[in-house]
Amino acid sequence: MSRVDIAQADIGLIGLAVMGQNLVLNMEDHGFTVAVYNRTLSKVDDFINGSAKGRNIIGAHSIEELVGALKKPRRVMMLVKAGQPVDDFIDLLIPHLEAGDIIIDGGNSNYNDTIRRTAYVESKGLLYIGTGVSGGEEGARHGPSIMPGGSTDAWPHVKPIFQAVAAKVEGGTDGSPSAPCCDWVGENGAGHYVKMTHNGIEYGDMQLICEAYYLMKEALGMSNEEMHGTFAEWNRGKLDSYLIEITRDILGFRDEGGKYVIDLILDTAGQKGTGKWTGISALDMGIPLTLIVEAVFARCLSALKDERVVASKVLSGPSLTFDGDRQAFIQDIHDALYASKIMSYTQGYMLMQAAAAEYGWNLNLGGIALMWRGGCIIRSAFLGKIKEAFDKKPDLNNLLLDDYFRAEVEAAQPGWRRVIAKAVEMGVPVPAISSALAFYDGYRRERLPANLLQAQRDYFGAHTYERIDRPRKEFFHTDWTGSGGDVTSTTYNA
Ligand code: NBP
Repeated sequence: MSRVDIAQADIGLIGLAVMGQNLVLNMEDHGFTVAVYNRTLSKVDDFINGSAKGRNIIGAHSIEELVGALKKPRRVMMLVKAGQPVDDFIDLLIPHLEAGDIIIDGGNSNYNDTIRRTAYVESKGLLYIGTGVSGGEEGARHGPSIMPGGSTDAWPHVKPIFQAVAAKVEGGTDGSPSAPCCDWVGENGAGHYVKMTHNGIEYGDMQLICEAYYLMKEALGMSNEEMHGTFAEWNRGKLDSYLIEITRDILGFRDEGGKYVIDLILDTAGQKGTGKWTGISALDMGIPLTLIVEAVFARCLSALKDERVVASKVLSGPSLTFDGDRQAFIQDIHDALYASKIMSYTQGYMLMQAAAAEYGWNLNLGGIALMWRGGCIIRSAFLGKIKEAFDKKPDLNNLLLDDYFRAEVEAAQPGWRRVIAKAVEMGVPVPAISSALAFYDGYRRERLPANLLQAQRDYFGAHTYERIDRPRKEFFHTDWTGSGGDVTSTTYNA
C-alpha cells in the first residue's frame, strides 16, 4: 500500500530508523494500519518497497499527508533522535492537529524535556505521551517493554495498540498468563523517568555481573569455559535473567580462529547518558543511589586505559593466590551478586518513590516491575518477586522491608561479606558489590557517625545541629573554641 486519500491508519509513525521500522512492523502484525513518515523521504520509499511491501503500511511524503491518513483522534508517534528533532517535529505537527489528537515521543528523551513538552502540547489543546521503549531492535520487532507517561486522557486511546505490541509475561494481577509489559506509568515525564531509571538499573546489573566475572577470572583463575558453565547454572536459578543469559553466551563464544572473543575486546567502556542522568537526579533529590553511580564511575575508570597501563607498572598491590574452597567461593560470588542486585533495585525504587513525591506522580510501582519483567534488557525472574512485594503491600516503603527480600538478603549475607573481604585482601576491585554492602550496613544502622559530621560543621561553620534529647527542628550551636560568638550560619553549606 502506498499513498491514500482516506483517513484509515490507526497510528502514524515518524522516524524510520531501526526502532521505528521494527515497531511499525510489530504494530502491523497485530492488525493495526500504520502511516509512516521520515525526514529523509527516500527512507519512506525504501521501507514501503522493502520490508513493508504488501502490508497495511502507508507511506507519507509530508507531515500533512501523514496526518491526513490518520483516524481520529489522531495518534502520531515519533521515534527520532532525542533532543531538538523531537521539538522540531512537535512544532511541525501542531498546525495540522486538532483538539484531542495525541503526539507520542517514543525516543530516549530526558524526562525534564517531557515535562516541558507535555505542558506545551497540552497548552495547544492536544495530548502528549512520552514513553520509554526498551528492548532495542529485537524488542521493537517482537515485543518491547513500553513505559508511557504524559497526558492521562491520552492513555485509553493508545492503550490497545501499546499493550498489543508489548512483550507479554506471566504474572498479571489476575494471574493471567499473558500480561503485557506496558501500563500507564503516570503524569507528564513519569514514563521517561521510569525508562531512565530502568537504564540506570541496567548499568548496575551489568557492572555487578562484570565484577562477578572479574572475581572468577582474577581471584579464582577460572577459564572462559568454566565461567560459561557457571553462568549457565546461575541462569537456571534465582539470577535467571537476560543479562546472565547473554553473559553465559558471550563467555562461550569463539571466533573463526577458535579464540574467545571476550579476551580480544578492549577493556574500556563509555557511558551514553541515561546512567549519568539517573545519578544526577538521585543527587538532586538526596537519594543514596550508590550502586548505579558506582557503575557509572566504574565505566569512567575503565575509560582511563592509557593511565591504567602506566599505573599498572608503578603502583603495587597484593599478589596472592586463592587458597580456599573454590566451589564454596563460586557460591559466595553468586550470593554477593544476588544480594547486591537486591540493593540496586531497592535504591532504584527509592529513587522512583522520591521522584513521584517530587513531581506529583502517582507511580504504579508494582506495575513498573511487571513492565520490566519482559521485553527489556533488565528482564528477569527476580522482577516477578518485586511485583509480588508491591502487590502484597502497595505502600511498601522500602523493598528491604518486604519479608521475602529481607530473608533473601539475610541468607546471602555471609557469602556476600566473604567475597568482599577476599576481594579486598587480594586487591580485586568490586566497587558495586562493596558499595551495595556499605549501603545495606548503613541503612540497617539506627545510629551513623553523622553526629560527628554535624559537630564538625558546627565547629567550623556555626552550622548548628539537632540533639537526640530534644525535639526535631530545634537547632543548637556550641562555642567549641571558647572564642566563637553565638551567631549561626543560615547560608553556609559545607
Ligand atoms: P536514531 O536515534 O538513530 O534516530 C534516527 C531518526 O532520527 C531518523 O528518522 C532520522 O531521520 C531522525 N533524525 C535525526 Br538522526 N536528526 C534529525 C533532525 N535533526 N530532524 C529530524 N529528524 C532527525 O534512531 P533509533 O536508533 O531507531 O532510535 C530512535 C529513538 O529510540 C531514539 O530516541 C533512541 O534513543 C531510542 N531508542 C533506541 C534504541 C536502540 O536500540 N536503537 C533502544 C531504545 C530506544 P533521517 O533518516 O532523515 O536522518
